[in-house]
Amino acid sequence: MTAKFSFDLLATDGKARRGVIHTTRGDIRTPAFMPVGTAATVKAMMPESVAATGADILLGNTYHLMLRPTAERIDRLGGLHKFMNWDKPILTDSGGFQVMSLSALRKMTEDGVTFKSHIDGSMHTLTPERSMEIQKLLGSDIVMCFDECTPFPAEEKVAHESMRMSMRWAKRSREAFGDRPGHALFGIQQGSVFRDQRQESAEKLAGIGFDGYAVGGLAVGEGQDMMFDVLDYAPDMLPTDRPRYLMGVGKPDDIVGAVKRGIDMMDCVLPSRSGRTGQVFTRHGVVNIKNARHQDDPRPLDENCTCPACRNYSRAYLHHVFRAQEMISGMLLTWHNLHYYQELMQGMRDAIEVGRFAAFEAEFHAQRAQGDI
Ligand code: PRF
Ligand code: ZN
Repeated sequence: MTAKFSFDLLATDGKARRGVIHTTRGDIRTPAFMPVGTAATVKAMMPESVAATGADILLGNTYHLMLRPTAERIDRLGGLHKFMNWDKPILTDSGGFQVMSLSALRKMTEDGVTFKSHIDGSMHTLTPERSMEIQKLLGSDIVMCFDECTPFPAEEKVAHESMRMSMRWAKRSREAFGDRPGHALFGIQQGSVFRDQRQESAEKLAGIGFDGYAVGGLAVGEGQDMMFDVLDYAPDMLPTDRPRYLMGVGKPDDIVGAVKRGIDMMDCVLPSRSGRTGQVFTRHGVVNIKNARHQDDPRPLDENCTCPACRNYSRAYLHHVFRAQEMISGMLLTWHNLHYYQELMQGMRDAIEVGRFAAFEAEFHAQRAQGDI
């Protein structure tokens, strides 16, 4: 019998890992990139299109869905998968991070956080227990612990207090989650940029015991150099036999650097959000489709890309529909960006399998150095 949720490490190359997470809703090939479907949709994409880009799993948000349309309503309608017509795995974030970034008025105590909705001003409370309840109502396959993402920069003492509260919340999350075969609970490491605090956090989480472990509290303004400094040691502190998830990262070069340092899963709004603002990711770097230099250009965005935007449309067309604010602009550019991210992940998975990650990384950087296209 195979376990209902399990992680197989298939190959390693340096610290980079190639694996597969087995869930009741299908396998997740790692390293994995999870597109963000905040409000029960990956904006501008049909779910079947998201799957066609190569995504094995989506990320959903407790914070947005509890406010609208509410977790109870989604539960009554058969759960988030059915509601949004996505039958592969869904990971949900626990809400605290979004409260801090989106709600203007909020109050944090040991119990949890009380906040004012950014949608209608109504008051709500999130605690570890309530977050676990909401994520269960949604039917999430991978549930995240309720934590505090320590702001950056933070004094050592402040960061320590914050991390220790997140670890108490992790214990409460574990107890409230209970035993739910087929559903996984991930702990979240905090500790800001302090090595001893990252170590303490990792030990506390491993002591509680989780199905996977996230590195939280990064990509919050510290910059890539400092983030990589932390990633040089933080993932190594987590159990090797469980998936490691770096939350909210990142740009393509952040992702390559994170995988190199032993990260298995990531999520970011960048490919989908940029698709709607005209920023396009290609092997040669970022293209801004809004730029007038594209207006007479009959070439595709990327002649080697097999996405619908590149197979069927010119840069001139993509420029035109962006300028005219036509809906197809966000649709095509988001598709291309998500396709690019998934190809990047596939490229890394293939490279790790054959022990060529370093060569892959070198080529990735060399192509981008060629610059403007
Ligand atoms: N905690 C949670 N969600 C997150 C983060 C975190 O630290 C981050 C940090 N980059 C993004 N999303 N729960
Ligand atoms: Zn494309």
